[in-house]
Amino acid sequence: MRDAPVIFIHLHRTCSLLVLLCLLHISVTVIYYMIRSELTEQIVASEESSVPAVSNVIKTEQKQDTCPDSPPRLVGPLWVEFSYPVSLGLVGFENPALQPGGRSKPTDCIAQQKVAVIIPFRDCDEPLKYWLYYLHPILQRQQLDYGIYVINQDGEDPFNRAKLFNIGYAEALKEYDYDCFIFSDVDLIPMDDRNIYKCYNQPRHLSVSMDKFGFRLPYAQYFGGVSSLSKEQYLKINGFPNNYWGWGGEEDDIFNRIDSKGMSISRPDGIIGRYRMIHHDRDKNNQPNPQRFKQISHTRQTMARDGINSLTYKVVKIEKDQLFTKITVDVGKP
Ligand code: UD2
Ligand code: MN
Repeated sequence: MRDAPVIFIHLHRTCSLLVLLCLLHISVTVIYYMIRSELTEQIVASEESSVPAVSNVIKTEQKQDTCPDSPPRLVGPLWVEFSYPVSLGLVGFENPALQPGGRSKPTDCIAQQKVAVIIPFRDCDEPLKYWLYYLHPILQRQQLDYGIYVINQDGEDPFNRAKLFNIGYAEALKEYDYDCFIFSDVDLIPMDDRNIYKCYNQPRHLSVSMDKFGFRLPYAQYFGGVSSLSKEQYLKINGFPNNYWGWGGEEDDIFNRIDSKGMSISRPDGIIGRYRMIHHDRDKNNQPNPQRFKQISHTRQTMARDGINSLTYKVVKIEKDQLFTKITVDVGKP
């Protein structure tokens, strides 16, 4: 009987030891599973964080693709009218993605061309609002990497449309590596967004079918209104003439330059190339140039020394609006 408590104590110790061992085992197991689950979570988390990284890579690769020849968001024929007023505020509101200077480029692909749109300008604020209102959405749908340059002739001397185009070419290139140039009157609005504002294998005449001329080409060599030339095509003809002061003749001189260098004119068809012109009276400082017939008969002799290689002007002011860059210039006198 004396041994009973001893056995009991012994048993008790053994049980305690067992309980302790059990507890230790449980703790170790719990700790093991805790660490394991933590590790698993970390692995899952790191796998999860690697998912967006992978899709980012895919996205970046997608961004590298060049935009297609036929931009997918084009709608075709457009309703164009000038009976209600538009404001620059409205244009800004409707084109929130524009960058200062009226710049834009596609976000989902690399634009095929970098396009500078050059507009010769003086005292034409109302037509300019319509132009921006209609053209910004079109140019964005056409997936172009573009900027708008309004070249404003300072002073009251006769207007010089072609020289303003040359200045626009030179000034735009100071800002960005453009490879295509659109030369557009401020008052011409395309009626079909399939008329793409880019450059082609040959110099392009875009405004082939204007309401002003009963939606027909006035004559086969006509190159007025809206045209496009790649940098290479423009340099091949030494740019445009600088000495056509007043209305008319400069567009025929440009045609002669293109023709004399063995290039032809590319055009859209008469449906896609439809345009509306915002009605206006001729400005008092843009009277017909009386020299024009004599001048265009000598293009082939004068073009090598009169053009982008002989261009002189002074920049008076550069203004960066959200919708366009306005460059006021002193073009000199006749
Ligand atoms: C026609 C041609 C134009 C050009 C011109 C002869 C059409 C549609 N257009 O224009 O491409 O060949 O004849 O030089 O046939 N401008 C101003 N402020 C002025 C004057 C002119 O901003 O005070 C700019 C403006 O961009 C205007 C462009 O020069 O759209 C041509 O002048 P216009 O529209 O007064 O003459 P228009 O329509 O006869
Ligand atoms: Mn006009």
